Parts: sequence; C-alpha cells; structure tokens
Amino acid sequence: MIKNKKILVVGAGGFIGGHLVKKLLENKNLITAVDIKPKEYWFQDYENAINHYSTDMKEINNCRKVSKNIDYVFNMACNMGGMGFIENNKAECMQSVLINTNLLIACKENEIKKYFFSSSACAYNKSKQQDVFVEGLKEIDAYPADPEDGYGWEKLFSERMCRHFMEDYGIEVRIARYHNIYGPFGTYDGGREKAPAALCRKIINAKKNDEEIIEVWGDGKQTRSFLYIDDCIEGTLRLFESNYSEPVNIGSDEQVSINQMIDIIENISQIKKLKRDYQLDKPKGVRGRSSNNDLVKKVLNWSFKIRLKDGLKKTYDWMNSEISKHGSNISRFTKS
Ligand code: GKE
Repeated sequence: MIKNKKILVVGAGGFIGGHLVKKLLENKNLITAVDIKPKEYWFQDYENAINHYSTDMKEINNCRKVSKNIDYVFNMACNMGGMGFIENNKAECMQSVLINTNLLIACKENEIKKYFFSSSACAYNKSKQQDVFVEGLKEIDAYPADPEDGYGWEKLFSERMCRHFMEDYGIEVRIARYHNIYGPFGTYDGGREKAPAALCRKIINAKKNDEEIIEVWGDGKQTRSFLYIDDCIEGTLRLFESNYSEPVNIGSDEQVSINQMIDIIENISQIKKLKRDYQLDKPKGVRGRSSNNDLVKKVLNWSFKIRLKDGLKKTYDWMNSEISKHGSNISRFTKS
C-alpha cells in the first residue's frame, strides 16, 4: 500500500473520495483534501488531513494551487449521481471535463508523478446493455463509442485526455471504470442517490410509517451489478500501485434485477413483502449491466469479496441509524 506520500484527493468531500482519504490516512500519507462543497457538507470528517480546501476545481488556478509539492493525485471529483440526476443534468455532468482537463494541465506544470481518474461503467456502449442479465462488459466494449448521454461521454472523453497526457507528457495514469458503488456514508436522498441507497431508504421509511407499498423506477426487471465501497477502495489502490495504465473494470459480476435487490433488502429489514408501484416514466438508464472481471483478475489479481446481501446489510443498518437521527430533515447525505 502507498505510504508516507504527499497525496491530493479531489472530490474528498464525496462518497468514494471520503472512503479513499480515510484509507490513505490510515497508511500514514500526507493528504490534501479538496471538494467544491463547503466543509460542513463533506461526507466524512478527517482532522488529520494536512490541508482542506473548499474550492471549485473547474478553475485552473485552483488546480495549480492545490497540486503544488504533491506526489500523487486522485481525481474522484465530478458532478454526478444516480440515474435520476444524470438523466436530467447532462450539461452539468459534462462540465466535469473542466476539472479533469485543468487538473491534468496543473499536474504537468507541477510535475506530478502519478494520476488516478475515476471513470464509470456509463462509458460503455449502450448497445451492449439492451437486455436483462447481459454478459458482463469487457473493457473493449467502450468502442465503438456510444456511452450514456452527457455523463458517459464526459467520462470517456476524460479517459482519453488522461491517456494523451501520459503519452505526450509522461504522467503515469491509472483509470478505473466503477460499476455502481454503494455503501455507508453515501447519498441516500435528495435526487443524487443511486438505486441501492434509494431502495433501502424507501423500505426503511415504509417500515417506519407502516406503509405497504414502495415506488420502483422502471419495471423492476432491469439488472445491474453493485460493488461495495470497501472492495472499490481496495481495487482502486491495487490498480494505482500496479503498472497497468489502460482503463479497467472495478466492479462486481453478481448481476441482479432490481426486484431481486428489493427482495434482499426486505429480508434485511424483516418487513413483510411490500407492494411495488412500478413507475415506467422514471429514469431507467440501460436495461442490463454487469462487469466482466477477467482483465482485472489477470492484471491486478483482484476480485470483489463482499456479496450484495452483506454489503446491503451494512448499508441498510447505517442508513437506518442516519434516518432515525435526521428523519426527513436535510443532512449532508441528502443535500441535492
Ligand atoms: N436511483 C434510483 N432510485 N434508481 C432506481 C430506483 C430509485 O428509487 N428504483 C429503481 N431504480 C432503477 C433505475 O431506474 C435504474 O434502472 C437502476 O435502478 C439503477 O439506477 P441507478 O443506480 O440510479 O443508476 P445506474 O446504475 O442506471 O447508472 C449509474 O451507473 C453508475 C456506474 O455504474 C449512474 O447513474 C452513475 O451513478 C454511475 O455511472
């Protein structure tokens, strides 16, 4: 594991960024933590980071300032969320290209040695994702290019920007395509939440209010795979320390339908089976998606360990305690 290095984490106030900073601090690294959100809205508190900045990294001079005298950079920052956000905020999502581009320019000027970019399964060609229980996406399935509108194009374009900064200027880049990461200390309400947290919230509230029905986006048959945050961080750090500089999946190949995920969460909550109001007009994204992990096993000897039912239990329990603390009031995890 990386130790005693000066590391800049951009997006440190967010879900994956927050868990990454925690892990890097445990390994005695000197962290500069940056996020656009004001510090009181950061998802995790870590006083022992050496610098905290709340600043807009779409501005190149902010990128220049925070990347001075740094060894490694992790770009975990983008304006994103679940399908409910990215389908309705395409221009907002595309502007994250300014963060990655300006950060790379600043890294070149400040002679940064190694750079991580958090890409996404949304970069994959949509034609490979039109059925339920599809074959897992292989890294080559990103081309010919037909990614998720807005957000997916930003991720794919930014992957290529990283590659050309490596080819032309020698910055070592590492690129992970994340497949729907979930877990505690993530968004669970307010519009940016992804399906695991959204459905945990709906079932927690149905139990609390003794309701018998929950709203489900789509017909519930659509399929996904979901990766627990601890596996995501372990895979991210193993990729960063490897010599592999092409995009690679960091995901689970445990593909389930949304209905099956709801069954798992109902079992966790020990609630009687709920009626499901299928809302076909709500944002659905692709019909089916999963991660093919052949390449990541080959190049990193990594595979996910935490099964969906176990990761959902940890997530559900954390959310249950959060919701009893905050109720329906705005918390840092529900701000839109
Ligand atoms: N968010 C949400 N909320 N999704 C729901 C809900 C709900 O209450 N009920 C059912 N779904 C369904 C969605 O309609 C979609 O078909 C599926 O769950 C997954 O939705 P999601 O977790 O919001 O996002 P996606 O997996 O479609 O896409 C996400 O993929 C990630 C990478 O794997 C993106 O939104 C990004 O968060 C990211 O690229």
